[in-house]
Amino acid sequence: MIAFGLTEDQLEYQRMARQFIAQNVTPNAGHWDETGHFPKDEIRSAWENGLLNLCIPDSVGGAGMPLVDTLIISEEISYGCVGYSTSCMANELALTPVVIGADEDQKRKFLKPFVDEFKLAAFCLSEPGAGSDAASLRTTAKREGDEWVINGQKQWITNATHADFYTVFATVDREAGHRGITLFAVPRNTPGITIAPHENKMGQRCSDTAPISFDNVRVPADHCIGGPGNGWKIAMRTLDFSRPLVAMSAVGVARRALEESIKYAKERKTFGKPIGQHQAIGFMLSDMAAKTQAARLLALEAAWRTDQGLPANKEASFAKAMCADWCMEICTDAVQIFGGYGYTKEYPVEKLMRDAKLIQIYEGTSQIQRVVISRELMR
Ligand code: COS
Repeated sequence: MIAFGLTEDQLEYQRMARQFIAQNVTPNAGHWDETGHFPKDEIRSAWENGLLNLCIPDSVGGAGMPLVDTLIISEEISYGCVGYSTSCMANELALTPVVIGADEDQKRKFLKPFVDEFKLAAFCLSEPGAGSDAASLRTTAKREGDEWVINGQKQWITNATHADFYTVFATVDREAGHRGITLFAVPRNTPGITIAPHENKMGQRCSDTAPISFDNVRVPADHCIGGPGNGWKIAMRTLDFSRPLVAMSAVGVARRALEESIKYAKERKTFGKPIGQHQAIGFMLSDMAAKTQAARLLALEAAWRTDQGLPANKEASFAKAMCADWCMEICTDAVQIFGGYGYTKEYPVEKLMRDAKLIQIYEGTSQIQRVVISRELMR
């Protein structure tokens, strides 16, 4: 059966998230972008309002929210500011490997604290020399008695500076390739962790992206999640979960660009009429609207398949690739519709365009998504 309507509960989450974002995020997004301010207090407010850590299962007191519902919230948050949304989604990305790979004791130990108090988390997979080719990571973990000792460097880590908890992928056997990769839960206060200054980014400037080094970082044996050698599959399954979420964040940005453009196209007049009544602009708006809706449907289908327990690897990559690419096109067109004004900070669309670019890069570039899709097609 195909149904396109939202349930009463979903409409309520959507309404609540929309209201929260309109009050706490949208009015501040320009200032955060300008100053690079990390909006920790507003992220805490999202946690207080039940908009954070939606993947934590109800067995440990979490929301245990279906992915479709999480996406509905993600669109609203990203409409206000996708840099802010990235910081919120980084918690989902970092905690999902624990949800997927941990036993019940570990879930209680590592996830319950996120239910009880406001905390941030970071997912540490990428390295200076291992981004798209994530399996070539070089961070090592060595067993010494009852402990694991982690050494290496991670790069492009969202929430790095502010996180209380890291999920770290390291190899216990470099010769074994991806079969040596193992997942570890690492609390922030463990000695040996150094966080470098955060990156000065083109867009999504209020999100915190920084390198981390691990120098003889020791964690107890029970901080190894899913067992040695099982980290790669946990990472890949995590990305299957997070890519629809990132795709929907692109929909939020695209919808914002579309709405700003429609508003402007009604106000701005040339040749005696609003520019939206010129076919050149009207057709651009039409394409932007159609792409936004197509993107939304792709993202929701990938999430729905995940919720049903159906294979969603290919669909998650359809969604991530197309939503990110369309979002970039839509934001570029929005700047074009605003003309010279669109290129200034007087209007929000130049920020949307800078922010959109990162969605084509992080959590698997648009090219990597096509690698995943083409491999599936040729299987
Ligand atoms: N779920 C479960 N297992 C998966 C999987 C998935 N979605 N995707 C791949 N695997 C498994 C494969 O089945 C294979 O298992 P076996 O060894 O048992 O046969 C194994 O993983 C290796 O697969 P593959 O050979 O395809 O791995 P590659 O190293 O060629 O890389 C891609 C595959 C490109 C998909 C992977 O490197 C990738 O996703 N890269 C991008 C990483 C990324 O998104 N980085 C951003 C940082 S996170 S913010």
